[in-house]
Amino acid sequence: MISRLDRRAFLQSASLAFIASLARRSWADGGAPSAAEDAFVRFGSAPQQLATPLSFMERPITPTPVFFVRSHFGPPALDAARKVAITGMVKTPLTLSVADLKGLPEVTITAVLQCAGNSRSFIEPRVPGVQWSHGAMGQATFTGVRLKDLLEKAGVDTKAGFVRVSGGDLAPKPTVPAFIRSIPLSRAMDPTTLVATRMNGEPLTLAHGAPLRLIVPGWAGDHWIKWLTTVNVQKDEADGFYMHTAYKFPTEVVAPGQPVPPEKMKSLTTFPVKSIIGRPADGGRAPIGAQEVVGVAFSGDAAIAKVEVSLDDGKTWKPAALEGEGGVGRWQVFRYRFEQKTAGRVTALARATDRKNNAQPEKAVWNPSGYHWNAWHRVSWEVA
Ligand SMILES: Nc1nc2c(c(=O)[nH]1)N[C@H]1C(S)=C(S)[C@@H](COP(=O)(O)O)O[C@H]1N2
Ligand SMILES: [Mo]
Repeated sequence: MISRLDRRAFLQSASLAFIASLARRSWADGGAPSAAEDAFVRFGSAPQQLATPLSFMERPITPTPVFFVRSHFGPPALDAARKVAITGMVKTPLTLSVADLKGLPEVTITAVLQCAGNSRSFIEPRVPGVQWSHGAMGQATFTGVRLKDLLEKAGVDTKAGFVRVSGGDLAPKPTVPAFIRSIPLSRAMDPTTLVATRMNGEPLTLAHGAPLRLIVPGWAGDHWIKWLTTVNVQKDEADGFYMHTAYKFPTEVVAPGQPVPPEKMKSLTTFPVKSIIGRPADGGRAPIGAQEVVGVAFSGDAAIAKVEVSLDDGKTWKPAALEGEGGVGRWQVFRYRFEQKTAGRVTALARATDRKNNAQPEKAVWNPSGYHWNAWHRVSWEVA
């Protein structure tokens, strides 16, 4: 069940008390939000699943108060002094708080954070999991230190191959598996992999992982560990439900609805090329005359090369203008303007292509968990 939550409903909800402090804060890009904007889409009764409204998918930066939230078990108590341990196959294990990171080079990266299950509700046939529309993504600036600098300080064993990362949130009962992910050492040492302390220029909020979280630009959100407590350097990939069973994608195309044997599944890494139209809203209205199709486009594999828009159901495509700086795992706003001289229904499609020539497909690849949906986004509105 999906319900829209207005600010009042938010503030009345005790379990969302942490959001209250956010709502009182000024908006990252200035100006008070309208009533319609100041709403999350909430899934069922779980406050840990909050979606960013589609209308924000036309901005370079997603304001923190509407940045989607996805937490398997909910946040642990806020503890500004929580430390991260760099342990396992290292010469000198380290235990570091935010204050202990001060001496290291500070890095700020603008990156898309997208849940692997974003847009899952559009997979046909449908699959279980949080039935996200397109709101399980956002772009923010993240500030922190390179994980590489911490690993080098600790001195990584030459036989190490992975880091097992986990946070301070606990499964609700002992029989529920802990949320643990493994990341190849090569990706952990990538200069864009950060231990972040700030988001959009402010200290991380509890919902987004305060005081420390991992940033893995280009990779699906499940690697971006919140409330980070442990970076355990290991020889092999970690085991457990969240590596073994969850976040896997078939190694070859499978027939929709077909079960896939475990040996034909591999762990997710980067998210594929995608564009989403933020405006006009599907089902909306606009006066005859100038029309504007605006959205965001990104790829976990390369910077965006182009975004095209079609007004004839994919028969012909026109290039949209790209705004802002491009990069791997970073979104750019695209804009396409045209004149609509007659009344009637208009349908726009958008498709992005990245610099490795990966093109957004007409239909997404079906997979058992509905990850990485990235089909052409289609929006219709009434011109009158
Ligand atoms: N410790 C911890 N980190 C976590 C999670 C979690 O449940 N626990 N959820 C992950 C998933 S699946 C996603 S998509 C992102 C969501 O980040 P956000 O809530 O800041 O948007 O956090 C990731 N990091
Ligand atoms: Mo996720």
